[in-house]
Amino acid sequence: MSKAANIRPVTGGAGESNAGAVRRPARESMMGNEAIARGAWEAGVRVAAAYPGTPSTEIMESLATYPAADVHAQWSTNEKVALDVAIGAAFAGVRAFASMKHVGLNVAADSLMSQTYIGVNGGLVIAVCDDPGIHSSQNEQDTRLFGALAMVPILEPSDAQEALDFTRLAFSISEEFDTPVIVRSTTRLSHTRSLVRTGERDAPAPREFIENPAKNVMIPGHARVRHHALLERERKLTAWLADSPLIRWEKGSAEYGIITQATAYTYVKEVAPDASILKLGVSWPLPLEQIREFCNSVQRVLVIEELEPVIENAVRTLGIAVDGKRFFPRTGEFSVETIRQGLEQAGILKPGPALPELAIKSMPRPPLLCAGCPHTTAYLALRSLDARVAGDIGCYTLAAVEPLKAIDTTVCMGSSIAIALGMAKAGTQERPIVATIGDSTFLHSGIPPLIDAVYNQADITVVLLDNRITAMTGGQDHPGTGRTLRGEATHRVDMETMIRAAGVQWVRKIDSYNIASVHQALREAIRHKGVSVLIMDRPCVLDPVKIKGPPLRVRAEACNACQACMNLGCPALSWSEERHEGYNKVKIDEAACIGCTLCMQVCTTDAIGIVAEAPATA
Ligand SMILES: Cc1ncc(C[n+]2csc(CCOP(=O)(O)OP(=O)(O)O)c2C)c(N)n1
Repeated sequence: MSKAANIRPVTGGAGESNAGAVRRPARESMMGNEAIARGAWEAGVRVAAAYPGTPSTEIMESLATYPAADVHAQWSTNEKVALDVAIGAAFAGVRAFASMKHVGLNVAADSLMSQTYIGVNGGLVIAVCDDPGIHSSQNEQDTRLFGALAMVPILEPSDAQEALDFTRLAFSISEEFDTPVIVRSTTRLSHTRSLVRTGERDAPAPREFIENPAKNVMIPGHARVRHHALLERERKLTAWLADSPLIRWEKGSAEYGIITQATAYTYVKEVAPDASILKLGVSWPLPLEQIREFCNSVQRVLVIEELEPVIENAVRTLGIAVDGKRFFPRTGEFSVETIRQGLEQAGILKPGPALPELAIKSMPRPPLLCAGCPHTTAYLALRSLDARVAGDIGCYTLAAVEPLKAIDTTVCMGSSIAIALGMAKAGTQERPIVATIGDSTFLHSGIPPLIDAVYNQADITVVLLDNRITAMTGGQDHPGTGRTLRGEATHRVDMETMIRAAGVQWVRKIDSYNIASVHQALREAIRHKGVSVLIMDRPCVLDPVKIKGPPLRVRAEACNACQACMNLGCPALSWSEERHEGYNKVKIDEAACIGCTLCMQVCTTDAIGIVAEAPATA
């Protein structure tokens, strides 16, 4: 492949000359995720699929803003399905794309680990977004480690321009080297805006389907041969990388050199502008000969990389003395300050003045369910029934902390039901065993464990928290909402029918806002021997059907400050500043209240009423 195929020079920056160009193309402000979507569109992608997950969600949302005639963009039920959809399209000869968060790649890994043996027909690119610092994930895994495991190239953009350019390039690499390619982003890049020069869309003609079972059908006899093809591919890729636009040597001081990549590169440029830098736009395979040459050109070498010492370890295997994680943390997200401190500790920068303390402190905001969140009542009831609760991942995971504090375990998406099954089979728990799971999570990976629980005759209760949306990631549609990514009406999965088809005998749907019936139904569900499923049915308060009724108000003279309503953890409730009869009383923020009436239902003194009906306080 031509070294410059499909990519603009990566040396872009404020001072870049545009001499000779007829007309400078427009620059647009884009988030990293929007730039990845743009890069896929410019590369002529025809089929794209994703399951939402922060920080990757906006990639597919953005791709869906391009014409449907250009690209079929869809939500899939989970990341493996999304990758398989993309794989199918690549088999069928068009450029295909999938996006997911880092833990999503674990779900899709089975497909990736076989597809890497098969290769591609149309280009196949996967955008994976890591979350250093764990802003909104359950772990901090480093996707770069998948590079060596799957032997797939991993491209590492540093800014939104590179996010676009590298995504475009990734399709060319995929087709040229017959491999899936990962474009890796992190929260900081995905969600930061910068100016991006956009281009025109390529329109590569669809390729013929390649009828070649020895390559396309992974059975042991074929896979053994293909494993050798992978090794050969690694060799070719490494040779191509040597002077590709993905590797950039910025000559500077001979005293020390820094090998870096991704957003860490931009911090290094700010803190140590005179350093010699080897910027790696790829983390697998690594251009070891260029790395050796770079190291030989400076007296001392540091590797500055977020999370795992992937590059540092590779440099060590070359027998080169190198520093890295001795000075830069292996956990958390880097910042300009992390880099400055590390370089100071390494004796490369002179200690500078400490950053001034900010005069304004941000208000601590503990994570809370929204005012009127329909998930609240299930956890109130579970707590009062002293259940052992296997939780799952979604907004409702917040019920693990005060004040609801009603979840005992949370592992990863779709785990709750099988974990409850395992607890039940352990035979050690006196308490009722309950799994709680959201609708999107249930469709993602909750159905096989439900079938497993019925099949293995478990005695557990499943609470399906059906708020008809994927709330945690910002309200994406799924097969239970009856709308596609592009907002078209489609078949809506009937949860109850599906659950009954799995063999569950006890299934009931109730209104999450009716506290008495939630308690009653949950007691009955637990009493049932076998698998019981209680469907909690209320839309998310952030869904368009937002306001249930008029806001509520407290009659201070009737409130005895018993705290019953406070145990809901509703952010619309707080203590009044003025005291009545020696007590601070509860007050309701009418702007935040959605009129769900939960506090009114639990109030022990009838002190809470609807504003319109509460003349005493008017
Ligand atoms: C494998 C994986 N993919 C995606 C995510 C991101 N994520 C966390 S919870 C969730 C779904 C939440 O929706 P739902 O189960 O309906 O619960 P809700 O937030 O609506 O209460 C998603 C997509 C994740 N944590 N892990």
